[in-house]
Amino acid sequence: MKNTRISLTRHLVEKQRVDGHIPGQLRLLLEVVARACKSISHAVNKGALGGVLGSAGSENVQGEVQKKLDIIANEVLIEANEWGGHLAAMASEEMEGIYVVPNRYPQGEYLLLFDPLDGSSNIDVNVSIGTIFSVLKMPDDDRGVEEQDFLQPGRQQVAAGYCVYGPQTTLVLTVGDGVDVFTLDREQGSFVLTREGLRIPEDTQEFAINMSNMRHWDEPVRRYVDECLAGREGPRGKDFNMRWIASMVADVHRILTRGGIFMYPWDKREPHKPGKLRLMYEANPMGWLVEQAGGAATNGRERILDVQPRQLHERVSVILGSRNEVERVTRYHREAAPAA
Ligand code: P6P
Repeated sequence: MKNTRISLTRHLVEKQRVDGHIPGQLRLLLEVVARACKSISHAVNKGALGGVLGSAGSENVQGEVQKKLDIIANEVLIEANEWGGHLAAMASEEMEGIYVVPNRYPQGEYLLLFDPLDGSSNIDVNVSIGTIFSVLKMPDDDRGVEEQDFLQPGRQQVAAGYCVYGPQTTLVLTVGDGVDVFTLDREQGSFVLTREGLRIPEDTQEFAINMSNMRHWDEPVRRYVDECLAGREGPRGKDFNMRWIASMVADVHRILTRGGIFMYPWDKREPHKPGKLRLMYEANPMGWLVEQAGGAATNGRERILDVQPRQLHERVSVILGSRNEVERVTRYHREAAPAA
């Protein structure tokens, strides 16, 4: 049967040519990122056969032990994107400072941020992991690119997406006009459009949180989860299910696909940190994707995309997913601390 599905390339060309929605340089950037994700998927799928499992014997800027695949994925994204002329610089969870495009290559007008391989603790046990990316525009000025150029709130993003390396390799992307899903056709060697205009159900009966941290949570999160656990006999009048994959990409992909609420809130274990997840290359891209699919994303008090970053690797509390549930948890936070 003739393959009637359209490729990522054609989808992006049509957004550029037909809708005029994205400039050529942004289309090029997104195609290069997709090709890099294809290479990462290939390395991930090799597993033990490729000698890529296990620790790299080093730590990243977050103080986390780096897996060999963390470093491989980071290098793949850097090498794929540095020569194309569409980027001024890159920033990664795996690198302390920004990576300015070397002078031997032309500099472009975009900034690319990424978590090259999110969910690394799942690599060695064959559970889904993924790449998360966010695209910003360089501020208009004639000086060289600096770290402060990256410190833009998430509402400034011009593109965001992730690639989940699971039973399928799936790229999920927004350029501000909805969320589209592309599945890697390994026979063709290209991503093909498999879902257009993804929408998250406004209500859900499924929550995602690491329950082992319950004793450390703040009262609003405790209240929300207790009500879910009380089920149909409790104030919610319905039973809830729980999922926690410990891979944000996999949990968010499930929520984008069938609804749900994902929470990684502030907790008492490290009270000086606002949360565990990183604002610039985890919460912002995921928050924008969720909003573009009709969901919501807050830090418990304000819209994640309105948070003004102060540091490249700053962390944030994350509550995202089905709009009505996120609004409930956010309301509980405001009721508990109206002044905050
Ligand atoms: P925990 C993976 O390390 C990650 O950054 C996210 O992908 C995931 O949601 C979270 O941390 C899991 O954290 O504390 O449950 O292991």
